[in-house]
Parts: sequence; C-alpha cells; structure tokens
Amino acid sequence: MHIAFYDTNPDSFDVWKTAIQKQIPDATVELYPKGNSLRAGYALVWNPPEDMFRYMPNLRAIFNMGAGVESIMQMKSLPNVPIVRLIDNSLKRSMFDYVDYHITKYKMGFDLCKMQQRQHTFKVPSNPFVDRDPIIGIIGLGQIGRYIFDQLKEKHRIFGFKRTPDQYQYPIPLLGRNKFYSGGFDGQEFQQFCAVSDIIVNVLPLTPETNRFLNKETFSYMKDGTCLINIGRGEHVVNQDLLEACWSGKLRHCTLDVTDREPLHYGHRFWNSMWIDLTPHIAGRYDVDSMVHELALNIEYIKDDDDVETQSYHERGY
Ligand code: OXD
Repeated sequence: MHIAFYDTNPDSFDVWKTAIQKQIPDATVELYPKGNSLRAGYALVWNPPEDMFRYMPNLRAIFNMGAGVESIMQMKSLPNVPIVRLIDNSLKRSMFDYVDYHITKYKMGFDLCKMQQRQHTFKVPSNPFVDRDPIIGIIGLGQIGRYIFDQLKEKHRIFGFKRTPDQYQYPIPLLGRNKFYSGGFDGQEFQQFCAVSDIIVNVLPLTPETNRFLNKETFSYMKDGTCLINIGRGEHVVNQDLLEACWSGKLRHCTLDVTDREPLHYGHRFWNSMWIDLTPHIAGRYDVDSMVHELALNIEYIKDDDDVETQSYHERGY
C-alpha cells in the first residue's frame, strides 16, 4: 500500500511516517512530490498543492489531516474518490479546550482586565457575567461543533445553530435549557439565536454559502457586547465590518484562531487591536498516533466499500 504525504509543514513527515509504519506495517509512505505518484493508492494531506492528484491514476481516497477540506474542494483536478476528514478524539478535544478556555476568559473578564491594564487601572471591571452565567451559542453542529456543544452543555446554558436542519437529529432530546436553531443567515431563527447568545462560537466549514456570513448585517442581530470566538475560517468574516462592530460596542471582544490570510500581513489592523486576541490556527492540535489509528480504520472501511462517517461531499462542499 502506497501513501503519498503532503503537509504545509514538511517537518511533520517523519512523525507521521513512523506512526503509520507502526500501525500499518504494509504501508510505504512517500513525501510528495519526491515519491512516485503513479503508485499512490492513498493521499494524506493538509492544504495540498493544486495539481497534486493530477498524476495519481491509482488513487482510492484522499485523507485530510484536519476538519476543513475547502482547500481540496476548490482544486480543479480533483479525482472522483472519497475525501475523508481525519477527525479523532484528540482533535475534537483540542478544539473544545480552546473554546472552553476562551469562554472562561470572557466569563471572568480577563479581556476587560487586560484593557484596563493598558490604562494602568486597578478595579473590578464591569462584566455582565459577574452575576449571571453567559449563554453560549455555537454556529455549526458538525462532528466538531456537536462535540463542543455536548461538552459545554454540562456547564453552560447553550444554543446551537445549524444551517441544514434535516441532516442532524440530536440523539438525546434537549431539555429546557438548551435549544437548536436552524435556517439561513437572513432568517428569523438565526436572528433569534444571535439575540439570545452572549458568547458566539463559530465552527462552520467554509463553503460558498458560509463565506463572509459574519458581516454588518449579521452583527446587527447580535446583542450589544457579544463576545465572538472564531475557530471556523477567516473567510467567514468581513474584517472591516468586524472592526466596526468592535468600535461601536456591538462586539465586546473577539478571539480569532483563523484569518482570511494566514499569516496576516505585517501592518494588518487586527494585530494591534485591543478588541482582538489572535492565535495562529492552533485550536486543532492532535495526537498523531491517534489520528493514524483513525486513518487505518478508514482505509479498511474504504477497502470494504463501507461508509465513512467523516466523508466530505462535493455537492455540499465539506
Ligand atoms: C482545521 C483543523 O480544519 O485544524 O482548521 O482541523
């Protein structure tokens, strides 16, 4: 079995190769473009170059090292093989930890303390969450969004928003405190969802329908003083509208793990904004051994023509 490997960080190759050889002993792993593409039966990639799959006639599946597959979906020379997102518990857990940490930041008012520190001010900041718990709103209830929702519902009042209601039946009925909304971004359900959420977490995939959905219009649906955590994609956000929403107080503060260009150019206004915490796309850490375990299982499913839970589809774009 031949696996062609490509990562924007080529240093990861040795770690993945060692883990694959341990768990899938009959696999040969080759670093693209050095290896022999003609032999590749599987590709394991993160943000692959545009024509990577063009000369891989024997390809049976493409595995994406992470949740977002838009870089693959946008390729012009995409063969008609399953595209599978490798999403294991370590990745889900890491996304949850990131969100949980930043929710705590807003709940305790650390963002407000930091702003006061810039002005050498020592006083308890005025934070609405001092005497009431923030209500959390999660946008996007796919594999990762649902996991985060399920963990958070143990300790917060939480709402979920999903664009496509039909594809998701929640296995356990939600009791009073928690609720799902669904529909388009211009619909009533989204407006209601925004109007009740104090901290909004975006976990959506990037598709033509979700591109730039966080804009002047949708910010206007939100409560004054909303906190935003974006672990989806930077392209979901209209940057100028986000800055204006911060200046007007519509947004209290934003935590952005993703931006439309990564990295942002040196002079970008986000770097120095007192309303923005930027992190360099770190939410989705994972344990390579555990991801390779997922890879090995999925290769077996594909060989047996079985369904793969995290398969992506061209028609829906993720
Ligand atoms: C992503 C990930 O898709 O980290 O951004 O999984």
